[in-house]
Amino acid sequence: MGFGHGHHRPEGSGPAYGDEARYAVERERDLPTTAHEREIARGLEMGLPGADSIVDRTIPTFSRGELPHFAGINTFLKAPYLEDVKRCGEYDVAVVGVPFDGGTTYRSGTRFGPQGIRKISALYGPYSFELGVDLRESITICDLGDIFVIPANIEKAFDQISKGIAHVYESGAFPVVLGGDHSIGYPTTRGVAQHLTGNLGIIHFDRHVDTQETDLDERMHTTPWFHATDLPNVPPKNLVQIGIGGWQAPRPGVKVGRERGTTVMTVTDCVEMGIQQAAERALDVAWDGAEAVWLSFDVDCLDAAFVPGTGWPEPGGFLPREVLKFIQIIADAAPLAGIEVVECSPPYDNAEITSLISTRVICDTLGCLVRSGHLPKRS
Ligand SMILES: [Mn+2]
Repeated sequence: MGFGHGHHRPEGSGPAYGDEARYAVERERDLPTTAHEREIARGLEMGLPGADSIVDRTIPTFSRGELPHFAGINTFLKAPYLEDVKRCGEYDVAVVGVPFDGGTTYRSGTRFGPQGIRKISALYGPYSFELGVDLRESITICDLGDIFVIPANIEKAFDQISKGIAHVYESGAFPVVLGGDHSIGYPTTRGVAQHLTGNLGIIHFDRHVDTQETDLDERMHTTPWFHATDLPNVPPKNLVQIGIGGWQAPRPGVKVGRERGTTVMTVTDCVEMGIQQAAERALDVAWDGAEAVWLSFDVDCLDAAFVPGTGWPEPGGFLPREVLKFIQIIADAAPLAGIEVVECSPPYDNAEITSLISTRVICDTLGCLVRSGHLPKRS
């Protein structure tokens, strides 16, 4: 487990750190630099040593690797682009974009979500101070690019998505899915569930229940969990829906959730019981008898102030620090089957803040999976 569970670390005679700061500062010393050194050597080899006037001889002529953050080709976290998807099992984590917004019922634009998330992810290095993790030193990540979705045909797009995610999951790489609107939650979980003998639980962050059967006469982004929980091994008793509330939860979906027995947790419920207890309850529900658990994160679970770039913004949602703490506890607790971040719509975004929180949720999930020993899987 990570920090924050009542462990008392020995007090030094140094600065008056709080527990978290002490952990972070001390932990960094133990992180290796091996993969970083390899990356630098590779950069010099492939990008030519820097010009004679460059004093820092780790700098190549052509930007290769992490630096500068504003340079380079925009894969997620500058992970290598893997053109041959048959090789994704050689990596611990495989990032895949699902640029589909044919399921949106108000604002569209999430087809540009993968681009937006990749673009701002260039801002991030592989190291998290509080988590005490350096992803570059611990895991390998590839970016598979995007699923070929069919914009005018939801069902064909779903089939493409299920086939793609099933391929990634079966390869052994941890799937990181960049949405896309939330309709993709059905085909992504369908792709994972077909490779399980037991049940798949779902931890679902959202302001909206997304459990009605159809919307506008089709399977839209308001419907993924009706259809997912129709799958034989994705029971509604393992679906926990966190952050639901406001004036946008359609009554037909609420009725379905009540009848099927999904677990709804409102923002107020979570905040009043405390994020730690709320996360423990969510874990209990999702993992109850399940073989694997999928994390489906709709950015609109955050207050509308923090996610202007989304399809159905709703005030009264989580604060970023609340939702990040929630995610960290979930990812520390047990291995996940994969994560999707959906409903990030860059055309409506301001200053890339919605893309940034999308990136942060993914990075914190990976960081906690690493620090708690859930990634890499093959170690
Ligand atoms: Mn939503």
